[in-house]
Amino acid sequence: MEVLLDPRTVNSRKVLAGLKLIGADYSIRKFDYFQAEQKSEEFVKINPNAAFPALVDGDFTLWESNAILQYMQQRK
Ligand SMILES: N[C@@H](CCC(=O)N[C@@H](CS)C(=O)NCC(=O)O)C(=O)O
Repeated sequence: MEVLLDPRTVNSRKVLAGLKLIGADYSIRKFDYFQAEQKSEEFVKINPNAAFPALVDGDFTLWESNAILQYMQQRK
């Protein structure tokens, strides 16, 4: 499972804090908010809303920080 985010942004930090709290196993793919990489082709393919964070789990993709936290809690 991979989370796509910029750890300097608030919703990314919320997800990182939550994942640490539940002891989830994941990797991070970092993007740069200040270079507008949330609008890059690579990122928008995963989250068409062009906002951090997003999650990839195999063929499944998800965005919205609260949804990601809920999914990870059930998945772990
Ligand atoms: N409701 C969304 C909000 C996501 C959001 O607004 N993320 C900000 C960073 S904290 C972002 O990437 N905004 C896109 C932009 O400013 O272009 C969530 O909770 O994930």
